[in-house]
Amino acid sequence: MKNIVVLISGSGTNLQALIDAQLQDRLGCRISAVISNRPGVKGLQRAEQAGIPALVLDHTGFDSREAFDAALMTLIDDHDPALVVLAGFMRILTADFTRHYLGRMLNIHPSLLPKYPGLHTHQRALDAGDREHGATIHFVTPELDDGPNVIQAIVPVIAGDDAASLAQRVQVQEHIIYPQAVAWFTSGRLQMQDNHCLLDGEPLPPSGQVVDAR
Ligand code: NHR
Ligand code: GAR
Repeated sequence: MKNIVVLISGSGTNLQALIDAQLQDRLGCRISAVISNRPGVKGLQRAEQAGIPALVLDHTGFDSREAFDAALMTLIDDHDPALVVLAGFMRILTADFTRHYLGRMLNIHPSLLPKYPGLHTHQRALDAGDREHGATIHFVTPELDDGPNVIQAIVPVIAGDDAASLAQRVQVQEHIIYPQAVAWFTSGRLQMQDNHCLLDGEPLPPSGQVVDAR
């Protein structure tokens, strides 16, 4: 069974979806460690509850992004993971770090990339008057939220939505598509090649596989 390492910064509901999938034999791999850059977050409790080593590497203890990323790389590589999974991880990673894990690191981003890279995506979609929004799983490359898309889930924006209600609708889909993408990767079905995704050897469209939840 392959190992994966999950990086978090907060509540860890996506981590929980991965843990649940592992318990139901839907993940095809073993979460061998969870690492948070913030101490005391709920995601760490979720890991402990599941008997998964829960580690903290507090970024505030480092002088530079380079020094933090170097320490993080060492901690991750102790577990020799086949895949690194960013699940609500909120620190921008250096180019060196992303190159070290190129083709073996996934992120979930709460927008229909290439729309709204960066932060505050739900409010930005509302402010733009978008009628649809969603989440994207992508391979991580040095450019922020720019790697090739694996899966994209689309949800409706509903009259009266605020950022919180919209985020909640998006997260329901996040918890479905992330275990799916991880299972594809760890079973060998999904690869990144020349900045494109291949599923069963066939290129995915630029959107990635689309889950239409409108
Ligand atoms: N790093 C690289 N190089 N490439 C990506 O695609 C990355 C990445 C690091 C994180 C997740 C990401 C997202 O999905 C991610 C993708 C944090 C920020 C951010 O601005 C932006 C994007 C993402 C995560 N972080 C602030 C920083 O200065 C801190 C914000 C905070 O701590 O609340 O690092 O959106
Ligand atoms: C998720 O909605 C994820 O898409 C988003 O943060 C939330 C984390 O929730 N990620 C980002 O915004 C990355 N910048 P969780 O901790 O409950 O999984």
